[in-house]
Amino acid sequence: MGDPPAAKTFYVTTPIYYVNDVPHIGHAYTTLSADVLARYHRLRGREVFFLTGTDEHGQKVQRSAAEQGLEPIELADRTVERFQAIWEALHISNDDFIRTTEPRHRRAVEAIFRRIDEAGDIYPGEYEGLYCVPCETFWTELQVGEGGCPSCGRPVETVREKSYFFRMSRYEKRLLEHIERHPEFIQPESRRNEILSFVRQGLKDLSISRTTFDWGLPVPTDPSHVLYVWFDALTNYLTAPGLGTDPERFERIWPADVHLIGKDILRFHAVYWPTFLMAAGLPLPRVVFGHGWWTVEGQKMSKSLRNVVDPLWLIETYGVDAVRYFLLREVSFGADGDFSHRAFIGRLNADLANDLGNLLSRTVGMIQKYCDGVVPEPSEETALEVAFRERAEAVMVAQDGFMAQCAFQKALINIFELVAAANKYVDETAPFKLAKREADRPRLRTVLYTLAEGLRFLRLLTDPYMPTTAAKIGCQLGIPALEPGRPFNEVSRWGGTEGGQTIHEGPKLFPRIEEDRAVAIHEEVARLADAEEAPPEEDAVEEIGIEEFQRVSLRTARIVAAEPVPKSKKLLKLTVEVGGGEQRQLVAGIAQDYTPEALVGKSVVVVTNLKPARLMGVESQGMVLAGETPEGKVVLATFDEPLEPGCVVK
Ligand code: ME8
Repeated sequence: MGDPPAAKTFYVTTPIYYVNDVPHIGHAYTTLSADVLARYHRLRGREVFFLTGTDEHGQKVQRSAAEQGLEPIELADRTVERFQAIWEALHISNDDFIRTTEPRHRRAVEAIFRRIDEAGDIYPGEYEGLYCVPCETFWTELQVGEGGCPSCGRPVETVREKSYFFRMSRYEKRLLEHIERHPEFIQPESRRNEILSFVRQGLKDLSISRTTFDWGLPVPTDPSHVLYVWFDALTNYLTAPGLGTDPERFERIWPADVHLIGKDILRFHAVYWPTFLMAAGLPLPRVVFGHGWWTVEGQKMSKSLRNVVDPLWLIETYGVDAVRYFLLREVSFGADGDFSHRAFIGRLNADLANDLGNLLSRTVGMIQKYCDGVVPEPSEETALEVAFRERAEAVMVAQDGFMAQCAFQKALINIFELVAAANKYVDETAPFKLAKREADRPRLRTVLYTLAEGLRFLRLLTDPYMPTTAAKIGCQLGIPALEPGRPFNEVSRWGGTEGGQTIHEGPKLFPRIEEDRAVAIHEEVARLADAEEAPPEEDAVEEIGIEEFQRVSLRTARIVAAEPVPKSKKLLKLTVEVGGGEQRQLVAGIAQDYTPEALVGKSVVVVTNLKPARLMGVESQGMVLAGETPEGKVVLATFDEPLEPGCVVK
């Protein structure tokens, strides 16, 4: 992003979210990334202003409220509470929360409108065009073609009405020049190129008022019009710093250092917004970063699928810092990503529980055991310590560069390479062996000091991403949070603590998610995903033809052996005979309702053409059919009369 002037407040924003939708991980993702930047700069002693909020005007919100029998403001009030509850649970450290229905916002909108009007860039005219209400976007006929709204595919409406226009065409050249001269203005680069080619096709004037509905701010010079919702919404970035209310503060905060947004709203931020600002004679934001799009379990986030990625549910299930870590670690910030619970659990177990969690618990455990719980002072360094220290210092230095590019994933990979290096250092120095010989005591002290200092670095490094975890690391190591007034470059210097502090052994940072619990989570996810789509009546179940049913190969089978799957409470490994002397190995989730002994000899029904799957490392070559009572007890399907293995079931 280039270097901003040091004294200026670091100003970071998220989009203001529409209040007709409920918050989901897409919103959480943008807000979380802004939170990381805000915490990062605060930690380094910079003044920070971090803004998020809600977009409450416009036809979409008005319609949605009407459908629910509510006034728009009632809908907004309800949704705002939900957003705020999620931000609190996610430990979002925003300094302000802007609502476009607040009086201060109206003043800012009036201020920018008048500036643009005075520049001669607003004129009355007649608008005729195609409008997509869900996207609050005008389109040309060429863009719409046969397929409806180019963005969401839904039908567009023809709108013809009197309208005020913004003379956007006048700023085409200046905008192009600005984008060309400031490669950091639109990021990542692929998005910058998209916008460049869009602007090169020519900018038309923009209709910025409407008369067909009234849920919006009035045009200051003509109250019979309401302002186009995007004109209203974008101005929020000026309202909160104080445009129209507090000029001094505004001067200190504006321009924004970075507007973080999803790629869906790039054009509004990288074309409309800078031209509004140019016309108003205000400086442009330094960076607009359009991040990628999340899907869920490989699918577009539909209403029902959103349940399984409800941020509150995720936080409850995995813990807040695991959610924060996963979202920023899983994909590169500019790229699209897929949210999968399997990947989540894998990462949580590998990176957080194993690598980071174990590093802390073994370090603290050894300091407790070998040094009576006091971090020792080091003596001479060997090449191993020098290499580790240099690595830690390099990771600390590298962070600025990553943050300047919003490269959160790269930053986390880099930080966790230090975790891996620390674990390797334990293996190489083998402190448990050093502890056995009195003569190795000084060396042992150096090793444990080095680990404690490495973890102190990790405490600083992880703080923006996982503030609670960082605090726990600090607490277990007996190091205070940042001492007020002590500059970061001092705190972040190797040797910043001399040793001598008492540690406090604590609970594990991240409990592992065991396979059983993972299975339970997957089942819960499947249940939630189905919940909204599940037909309310039985006769509404999707019909299939007999041919489709016949594709499933069902056979009778006899259980010849059964045993528990190690470390699993739910699973049993079964050996079944499926006819013709063939035996199959199956894994079935019936351990809570059947003992292995009770199963041997039973006739059951098995799906024999199911793709093999591995459950807790054991291959399952089919599936046993069973029913479930409302209380969740599993009952195997058997027969009225004994049947030999291998009979067709139909
Ligand atoms: O567009 N993946 O509000 P909005 C990643 N009010 N990010 C996602 C996402 C997904 N699947 N879904 C949503 C608006 N987002 C306007 C903004 S700003 C002046 C006005 C995030 O509620 C992403 O940041 O539709 C996206 O840009 C934003 O939510 C859209 O939120």
